[in-house]
Amino acid sequence: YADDGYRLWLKYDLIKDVAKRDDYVRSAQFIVLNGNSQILKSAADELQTGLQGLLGKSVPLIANAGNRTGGIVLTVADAPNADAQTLTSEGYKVLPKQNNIAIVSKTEKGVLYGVFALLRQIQTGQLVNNLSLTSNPKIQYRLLNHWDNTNGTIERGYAGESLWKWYELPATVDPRYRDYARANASLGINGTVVNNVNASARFLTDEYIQKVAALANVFRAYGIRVYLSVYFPAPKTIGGLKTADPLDPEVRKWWADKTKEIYTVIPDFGGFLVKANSEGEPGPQDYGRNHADGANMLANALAPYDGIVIWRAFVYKADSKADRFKAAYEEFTPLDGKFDKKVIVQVKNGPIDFQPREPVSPLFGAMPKTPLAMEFQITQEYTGFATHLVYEAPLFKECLDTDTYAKGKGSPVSKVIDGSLHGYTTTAISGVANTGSDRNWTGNPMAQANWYAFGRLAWDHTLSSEDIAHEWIKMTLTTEPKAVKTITDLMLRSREIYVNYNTPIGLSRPWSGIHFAPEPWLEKSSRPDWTAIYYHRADSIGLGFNRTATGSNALAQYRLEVQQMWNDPETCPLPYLLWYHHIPWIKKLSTGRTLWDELCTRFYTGADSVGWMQQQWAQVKPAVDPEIFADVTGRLITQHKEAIWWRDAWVLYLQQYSRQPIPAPYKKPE
Ligand code: GCW
Repeated sequence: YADDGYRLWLKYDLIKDVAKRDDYVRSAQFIVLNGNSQILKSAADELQTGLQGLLGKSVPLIANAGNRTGGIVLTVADAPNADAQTLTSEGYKVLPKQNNIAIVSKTEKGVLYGVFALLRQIQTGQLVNNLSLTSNPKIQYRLLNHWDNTNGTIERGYAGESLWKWYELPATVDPRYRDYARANASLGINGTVVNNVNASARFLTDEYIQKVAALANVFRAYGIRVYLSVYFPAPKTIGGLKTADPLDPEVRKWWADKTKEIYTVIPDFGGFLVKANSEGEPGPQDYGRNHADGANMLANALAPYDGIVIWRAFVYKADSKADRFKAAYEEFTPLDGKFDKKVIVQVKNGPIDFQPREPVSPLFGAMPKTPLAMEFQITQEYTGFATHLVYEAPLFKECLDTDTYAKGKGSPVSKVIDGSLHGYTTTAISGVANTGSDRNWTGNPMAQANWYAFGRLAWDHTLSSEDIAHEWIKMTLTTEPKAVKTITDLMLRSREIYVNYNTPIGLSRPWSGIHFAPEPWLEKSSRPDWTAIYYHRADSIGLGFNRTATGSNALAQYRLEVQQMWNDPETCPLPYLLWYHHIPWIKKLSTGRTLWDELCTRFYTGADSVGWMQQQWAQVKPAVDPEIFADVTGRLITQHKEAIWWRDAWVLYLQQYSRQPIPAPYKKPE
């Protein structure tokens, strides 16, 4: 039937190559399931469903292999088991054993992940009869953050309404919640924060706790725990107290009682996510306290339970003299070592706000005593909503691979957040979800790849963007080799193309209110830091934000080696140039072009490259489902139009300052 994208990468369509299929059939004649816990049952169900689809054959479940061979044996192994050695609790092995395929883990969750790994091998056409895989997640808490509201809207959501139907929960439980859980579990995602960080206190009322519990009941069978974003003054708004001061005994008691109430109905509740004293959200500073006071108070409430506090470091103030870039570092580094052991501080990848390209946040190199979680944005707030095709794995990888030099060379962000650099006991990574009620989950079918890539990297940040793209394409779109290659190329180049027509050479934030349309000319607004000129600093001399010692000196927040990489305009790599330097329009860059000519070149070639993307996509028509093909084709037409719009908006605006002609061979915008 026509593919509407609902099944994501868990399509399980019949394998057409008969020889190959027979080969799999010989290795999958039965499934041994020993035990009947919820998670093991999910694992066995998934394996049966997957094999039924892929092999066109129903595979029986049996309790014991006896002498039989040619089956799949699911095993939760206790510690002394030799096969389970080298596994951490959620890790798994898939290995040949007595002429069966054994899936071994210390936990049921690990078995579930192993099942998905085996299915992925089959879906991507790998042989399985001698398969030997060992995989441990590198990060402990792998979370989606939903910015979903009580009224069904999603902050920065571009794929319809919220998946959570609050108005019909808890009595009606949409079967889609289970498919959501399956998709996440297939990637190893083990937690989900169901509501917006701009949180409504209603989520802490009994009414909503019951609704959230109904979701938790579905997710539990897939090893996914629920978390809540909390509204810091909730003790006042719904608790009737006079204050929300985190050091006030009554306030502390209120949180302890509330936490107890939650755990009574959600025994595996994951914990709290908090946005405080940020963008108008209240917080401990309203009472003269600091972030650690607030976070530790919640940690105290969670002390009797296995839950954590995720405290966000996304803070900045409306100050035209300050540099927003520096705010999180300034507020958080003095608190290093002051947080309770249940607290993890969640830092956005860059110092500003999920821009198409940012340098890494300096906090990653500066908090050795505080576990830091990574926050990536999967939803495309600044990368073209659901219209523009931007594959985000290269963006995530660029950040994870950047060296912080926190302990000398070889201290990449990935090793900070996976705990290996500083020995953090708690490790976490979050992705702001791009899912919604659209039939295909993400609006743009190609944006499914971003959910997929986030999950795969959360499990193993050493995977390459290319390998992840291959997997996703083969599981989701086509296994035809030429088409796989064409789509991979398209995906791998897409982010750089977007940067070129949107914010090249280190420009940032040329946005209007909803963060979609170009508005580089925004020079006045209710807050100085909510204008565009605050970020790009165009004037008659040149362009870019001087963050060296002669400017805001934000560069000083990095380790010396990192500063050296960026602080000389002669050697600063072009992608970061205007992040750190105010460069004259007529200055010659390393490309041999002046700044102005280089900018024009990027804007024009960037927009033209979307034409290339369209051509590439057109070639894969025979290999891709017609419905998905048409959908993506349409979106690319819009993307091309909008890329030209971005180009012209920037070029014409900046030309007022540069007073330079648009260089040949680029014609003037009509
Ligand atoms: O990027 C900004 C968004 C806000 C968001 C905020 C944040 C949830 O524009 O919509 O609020 O970041 O991350 O807190």
